[in-house]
Amino acid sequence: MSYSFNKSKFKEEILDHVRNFSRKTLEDCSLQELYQAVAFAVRDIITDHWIATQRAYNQKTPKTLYYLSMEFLIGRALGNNLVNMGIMEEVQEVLDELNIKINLAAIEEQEPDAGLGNGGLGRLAACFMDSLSTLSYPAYGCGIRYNYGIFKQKIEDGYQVEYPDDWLKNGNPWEVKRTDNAREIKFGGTVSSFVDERGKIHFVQQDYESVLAIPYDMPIVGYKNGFINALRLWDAEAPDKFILRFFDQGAYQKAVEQQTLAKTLVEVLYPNDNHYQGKELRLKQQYFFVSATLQQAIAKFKKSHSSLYLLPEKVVFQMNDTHPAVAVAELMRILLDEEQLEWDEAFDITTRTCAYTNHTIMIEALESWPIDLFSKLLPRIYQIIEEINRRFCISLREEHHLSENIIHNMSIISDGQIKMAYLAIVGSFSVNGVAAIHTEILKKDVLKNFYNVYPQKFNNKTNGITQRRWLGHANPELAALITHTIGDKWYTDLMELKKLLPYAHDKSFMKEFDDIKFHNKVRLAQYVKEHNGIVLNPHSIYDVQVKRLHEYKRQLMNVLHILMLYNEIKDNPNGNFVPRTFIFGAKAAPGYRKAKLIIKLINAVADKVNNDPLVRKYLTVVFIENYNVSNAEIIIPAANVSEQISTASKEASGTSNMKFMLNGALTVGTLDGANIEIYEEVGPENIFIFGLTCQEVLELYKSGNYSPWDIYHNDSEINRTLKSLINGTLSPDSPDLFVEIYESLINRAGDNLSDPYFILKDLRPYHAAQKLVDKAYLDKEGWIQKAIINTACSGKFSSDRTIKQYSSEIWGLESLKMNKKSY
Ligand code: 26W
Repeated sequence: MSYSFNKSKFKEEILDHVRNFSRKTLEDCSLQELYQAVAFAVRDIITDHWIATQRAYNQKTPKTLYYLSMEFLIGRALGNNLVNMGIMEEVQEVLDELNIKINLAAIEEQEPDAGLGNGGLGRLAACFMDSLSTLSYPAYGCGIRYNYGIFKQKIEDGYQVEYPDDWLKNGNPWEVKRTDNAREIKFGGTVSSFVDERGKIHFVQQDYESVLAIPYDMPIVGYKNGFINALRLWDAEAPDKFILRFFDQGAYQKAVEQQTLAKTLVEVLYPNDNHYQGKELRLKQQYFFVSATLQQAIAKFKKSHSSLYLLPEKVVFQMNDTHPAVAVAELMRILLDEEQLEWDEAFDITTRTCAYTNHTIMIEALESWPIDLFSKLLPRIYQIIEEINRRFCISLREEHHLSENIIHNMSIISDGQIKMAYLAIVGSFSVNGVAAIHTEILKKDVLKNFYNVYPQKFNNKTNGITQRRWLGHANPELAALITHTIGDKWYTDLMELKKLLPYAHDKSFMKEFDDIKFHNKVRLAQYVKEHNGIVLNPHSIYDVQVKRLHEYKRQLMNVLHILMLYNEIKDNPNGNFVPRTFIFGAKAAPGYRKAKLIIKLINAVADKVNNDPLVRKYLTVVFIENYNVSNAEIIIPAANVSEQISTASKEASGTSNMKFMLNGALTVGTLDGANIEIYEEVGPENIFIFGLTCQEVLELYKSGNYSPWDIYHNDSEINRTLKSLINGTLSPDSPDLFVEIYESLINRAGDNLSDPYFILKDLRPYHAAQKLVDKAYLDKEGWIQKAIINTACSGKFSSDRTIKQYSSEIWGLESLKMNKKSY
């Protein structure tokens, strides 16, 4: 079932909208107003299908997924919706016929990114939503409608400066407010209990503060199948806006507090990635959207089912990391306190309905809430967690005969803290990692005690990305070439790309493939010219590292390598160097000092390199500010080299690695996360692997046998490179600026190991791998072949594959076949 498109109706809608909402004609409306008009006309088509999908849900009451996530990094919707509806060209034709001399792309640019996420975890949730609709799986994405998404980054004097992301200022044409589905969420107060006439004990929360959760639904359009799921984002409102007028002093005070709570609750996305902070407001956000979602899911379930014992057959809650792990206890609360079930029944239902995905092994990312804070905010939920833990510890002792020491280590509550990962594991029937190696590390290392007790819960689901956005929309020329060559089945079956393999040696295909890469490089050069004022050489190797700035991702190693090249060129001005453009994009958490200093360092090196007449013949360094989904769609298709250089074992999966590969870039990477699976798919000739393996890293940590000091002393080039951090080469006005970075690489500071991410250890092997890149690039045909092979072998990394695996191995969902009757 594809989407019905009626050209003349579409035209009328645009004109009507411009007239009714902007009180203007086409000639004098702004680009923004035009965008709004086009978006509403598209939404109008979507709405009919949305209603039909909803009707099919109601008729068939299929098992439904609730994907609980604090983050959905959706980006822009217009272009993506047009791709999935298959009406991109038709809409451009309408614009042409209306005599609007504007490209659809320019209209698309008017849409602000829905930047409701930090990085990998949030973007994964967005790709999953696209695949769920495309595969016709009944699902809701459930999250928070933040008033401000991830901050806007500007670079001022080489430093990151954050600005608020007021993404809703022009309204959001895609959302529908669903006041009818509002829920009350309770915070604080006390819990009292009473025993009823049958001897059953009841718990009641009193003197609480409450907020109203109001859902806004955004359509997630399936690819040419007429299937629309909802992304349900919860907004907060005060429970009764008129309450202020009616109450006495005490109630007045409370009403004011509730107003404030509602205002602050959904104000802003926490901009930390992989770093837990323990802020009370964050816990409020977590409970807020989880409680709203669960209340609504249970209410919906009860409309068509009489027994809650059927819940696990009809509903599954997937927790995207531990951020929504409070769902385990909230579901227990609803089943016990509102539905009057007994503990054992409630726990059985809960542990067959909840599932948990782990996305990181970084210790500093682990969420553990102080008991004081938690029990004050969520007193009843805390009681329930205590009871879950009490029974869990008894079972470890009596059924699993574990030592008190191990039981203490596994306890959900210990040392004054509630460990959310442990709650998630105990309360779920499935625990999955996001790449094969990551899952192995969870089982054998980080969560091994839990694996020993619950081996059947653990499984792997290697991440994926949606080809509709990351090829279809981001790289339309390559998409067209591929469709022309092997047909369009790849849109819904990415393994079809294997059919490109024979074309890796077809001269005319190679030329077209290479021409397209060149156009994409020119397109990026224009973007950089506009935004940075720097002119790029599109014949140079575009070497790209775009991702959150984090020490474990080792942007610093990339920069040190650039400094090594700088020295090489200075030493040998008549040498033959392969021209390279190093491109960075990265936001640092606003409170992460070291990461921000590394951004400053990248920009200092860029200034040095780009302003040296000798060096700039060969090297250019650019830092693209405000890396986000939209500019990723311009950056990634232009890359020749994809930098995936995390310290082995630290990057759970990575997903930009997959986007680059799909677009024909070659990976320079460590054997970490999904890089390992990319390596398996393309083979050793089509990737540049270097550095320590996971096992070597884990052993080095354990043995403590690492001395960066030795490398610093024995490798004169590395020595010289590090010294340029402190001798004023990069920051003549303040030579001490980068001392902290220098020190952390070679000197132990307090409890901190020196060079904990093994940058110096891997720098030489990295440098050697980069020399192989140069060599490979000089063989122009060989390089194009490798690039084509990368694209051809990227089929495994479609999020459609990932979602099918989740569905058959965890969720037990079935595709909802829509018949004509549902319309
Ligand atoms: C509580 C603070 C906090 C915030 C975000 C802790 C942890 C996170 C995320 C789990 C970090 C994250 O985005 N992890 C990334 O998840 C991707 C999707 O699975 C993986 O591809 C990345 O390797 C992983 O770093």
